[in-house]
Amino acid sequence: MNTLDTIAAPATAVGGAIAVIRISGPDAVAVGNRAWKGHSELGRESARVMKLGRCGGDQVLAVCMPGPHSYTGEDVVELHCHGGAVAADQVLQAALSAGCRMAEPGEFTFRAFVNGKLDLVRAEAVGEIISAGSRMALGLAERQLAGSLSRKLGEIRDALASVLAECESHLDFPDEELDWDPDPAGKLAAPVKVLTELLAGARTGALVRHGVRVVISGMPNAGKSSLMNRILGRDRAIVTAIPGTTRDTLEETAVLGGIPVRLTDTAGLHVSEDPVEQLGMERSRREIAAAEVELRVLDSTTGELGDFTAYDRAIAVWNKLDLAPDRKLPELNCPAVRLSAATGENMETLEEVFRRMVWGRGDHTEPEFAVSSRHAAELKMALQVLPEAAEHLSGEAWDLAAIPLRTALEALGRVTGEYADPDILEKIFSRFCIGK
Ligand SMILES: Nc1nc2c(ncn2[C@@H]2O[C@H](COP(=O)(O)OP(=O)(O)O)[C@@H](O)[C@H]2O)c(=O)[nH]1
Ligand SMILES: [Mg+2]
Repeated sequence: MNTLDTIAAPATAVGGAIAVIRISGPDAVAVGNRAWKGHSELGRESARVMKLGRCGGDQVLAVCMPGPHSYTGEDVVELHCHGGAVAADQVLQAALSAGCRMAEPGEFTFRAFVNGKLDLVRAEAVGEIISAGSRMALGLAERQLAGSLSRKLGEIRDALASVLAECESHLDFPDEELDWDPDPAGKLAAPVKVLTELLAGARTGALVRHGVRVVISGMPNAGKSSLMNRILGRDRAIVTAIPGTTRDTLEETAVLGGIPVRLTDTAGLHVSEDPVEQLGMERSRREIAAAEVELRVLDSTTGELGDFTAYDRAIAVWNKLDLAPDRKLPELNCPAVRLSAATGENMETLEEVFRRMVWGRGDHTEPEFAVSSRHAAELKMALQVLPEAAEHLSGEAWDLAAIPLRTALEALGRVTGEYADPDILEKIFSRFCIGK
């Protein structure tokens, strides 16, 4: 992406009460003044002050944010006009004909990155704030934008860079008695520890960002669709007393026990001659195999297990507690909950059991930060080469130690964007929406 010209795009979604057209680049102020007319011109003198004026026939508020103190780091002008596709487009067209081009998706944030306002990890967080589907994902993205992860990565980088500097001075001044570190290999212990901790958070990151895959399975009429609707808090799946109502799988995103989930309701598992039901069951089995957690719905009124055998990803949900509150049920070798999908009784127990299954044993609090799969791939590479560096440092083979240290620093640099591969940048920023 070219970063020398001036760009414009709507920053708000169609359909709101107001629309904001954002202009950024070296000519932003001139373009703004050509497209918009008020009592006085936009400029540095009136930085960050809202001024009422006109753009064509429309009343438009304008504000000028001179660089470097703007989101992109460049001169920025924002025009706030009446919402609606036509009104906003008219103002955008006025800006474009005043001498700028339409921005690509994510181009404002890309410029913020290029101008050093954000590192790549924080820029990625901007995209994640917009796409966050749960409070937990939003919290994670907000903390990442504030720099929590960048600071951790900075600690690792500083530690590795100082060891590398030590190697380089040994090579540059081999015969001099400088103030050498007695144990340079020992200095790698801290970065190894932090890298290991960050990588341990990758699973949490994936769970929070993409949601846990949860499948609801069981025999016909056990109450699978009722449970789906109860978790969603609305009537999404059709519930009837007729077995075989759900023939296809239904997928929805939801939050269970505070954890984002991708929830799938499935066709009931039983012996059937109906070819449509058979296809549905085949899908159910595929979903069960792919899920991270299976909620196996069982009917308390019959106490039957069908083909269910307990295993480590399953939670047995004995449903219809309201109809059979005192029934003795078979013992199972997996977590089990008795509840009523119809009345909602004991749903909080299911939430608790689910939370424990996802986070593992022990108290789990929301993660302070969690690396993404892109970060994890690079951090793994950095971690892998450090034992080799430590070995060469212990053997005082400074030139050989420097090679893995540089490899690790480059991997970290690709995470924060210091060593930015244009293809990777393109991929990251093109996922953003227009105007961000
Ligand atoms: N009394 C009672 N009825 C339930 C409960 N859960 C489901 N049902 C009823 O059981 C029948 C089958 O429910 P449904 O959710 O369609 O089951 P599915 O075939 O497993 O999807 C419907 O008539 C529901 O109203 C429950 O907790 N209590
Ligand atoms: Mg159903």
